[in-house]
Amino acid sequence: MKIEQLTIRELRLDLKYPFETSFARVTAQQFLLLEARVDGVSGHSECVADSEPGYSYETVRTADHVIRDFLWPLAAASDYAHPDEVAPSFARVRGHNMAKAAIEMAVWDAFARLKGKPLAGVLGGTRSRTVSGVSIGIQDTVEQLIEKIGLELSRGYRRIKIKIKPGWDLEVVKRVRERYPDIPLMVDANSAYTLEDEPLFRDLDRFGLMMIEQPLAHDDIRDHAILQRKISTPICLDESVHSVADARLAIEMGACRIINIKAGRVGGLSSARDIAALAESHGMPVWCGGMLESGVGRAHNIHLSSLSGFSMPGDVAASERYFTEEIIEPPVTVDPDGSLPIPEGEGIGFALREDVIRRHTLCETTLSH
Ligand code: OSB
Ligand code: MG
Repeated sequence: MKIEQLTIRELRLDLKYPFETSFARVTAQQFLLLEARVDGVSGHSECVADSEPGYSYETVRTADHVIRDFLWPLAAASDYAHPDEVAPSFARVRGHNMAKAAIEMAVWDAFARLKGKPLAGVLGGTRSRTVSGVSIGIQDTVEQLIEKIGLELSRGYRRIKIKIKPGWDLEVVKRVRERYPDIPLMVDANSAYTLEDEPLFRDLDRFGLMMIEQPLAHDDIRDHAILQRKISTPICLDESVHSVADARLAIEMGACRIINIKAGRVGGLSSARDIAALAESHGMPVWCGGMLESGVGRAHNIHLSSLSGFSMPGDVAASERYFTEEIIEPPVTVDPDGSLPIPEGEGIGFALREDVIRRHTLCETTLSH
C-alpha cells in the first residue's frame, strides 16, 4: 500500500455546551481531519490534538507541522503491506503520537476498505456491540451536575464519569452519591493532584466509585503505584500511558487496575490493540476513552471498542451530545439501553458529509509525491 496523497483539513466545530476539565474550558473543537489516498481508496481519520497543550504537549499546530514536515516524507517513501507497519516507519520521530496516529488510522480505514471489511474486522474485534458511558465536565453548581447526570441516565448511558479538580471533588461526589446511590460512577482528575492529597483519595474510597482516572501527574507512574497501594478504589491511567512499554511498566508496578485507551495518545490503532491485549493477558480491563471527537474520531473509537479486552463502558457517546452539526452519515447514536452496534460497512462504516465539512474547514492542504 502506497499513500499517494494526503489531504489535511483544519476544521472548527462549535460545542453544544462548554466542556470544563481541571486543565481547560473549551467551547469549540479545532482539529485536523486527514484523508489518505491509498491504492486508489480514501481512508479518513481525525487528529485528537487540541488547540492548547493542556491534555498533552501536542497541539493542532504541532501536529500539522510534524505531519507535513516529518511524517509525510516518511510515509510517502514507504510501501506498507499492513497498517501495523505505519508506526514503525515513524520510529525516527520521537513522541508526537497524536500526529502519528492520525496518519496510521487513515491507513487502517483505507486498508479495511481495500479488503471490503469493517475496520473492527481487520483489527481483530470480536464484539458486535459496545456499551457507552459519558464524561460530564465541571459545572457551575452541584445542582446542575445532578440534573445533567439525570438526563444522561435517562438517555441510557451506563456509566457516569464526572470531572474533578481541587475544590470540586469530595463534596460533589458525596452529593451525587446521595442522589444516585447505586449508579456506576467514576471520577477523572486529569492530573490535578499530588501524593499530598492522599487523604482526599482515602475519603473517596467510601463512595464505591468504579475507578479514579489519572489522579496524579500526567507523566507519572511511580506515585500512582504508591497511591494505588493505599486506596481500595481502582486507579485508571489515561495521560500516563503512551505505549505498550508504559502499560507494561504501569501493570508491573501496580500503578493502575484499569487503563483508558485512546488510539491518538498511544500512536495509533496497532498500539491501542497491543495495549489492550497486554492488559487482557494480565486480567486487567480496559475501555475506550474519548477526546471530544467529531464523528470520524468517534467512528474509529467504536471499532476499537470491538476488541475483546474492552470490557468496560467507554466514552464513545452519541455525536449529538457534543456538536450541533455532524460531519458523518448516519450520526453516531446510542440505543436506549446505552449500547451501540459496531458498524458493519467497509472501513469506519460511515460516509463523510462533504458539504458540512467544507463549511467548517478553515484551511486545507494536499500533500503528494
Ligand atoms: O481525560 O478523558 C479525558 C476530553 C478531552 C480531553 C481529555 C478527556 C476528555 C473527556 C471527554 O473526558 C471524553 C469524551 O466524551 O470524548
Ligand atoms: Mg481522562
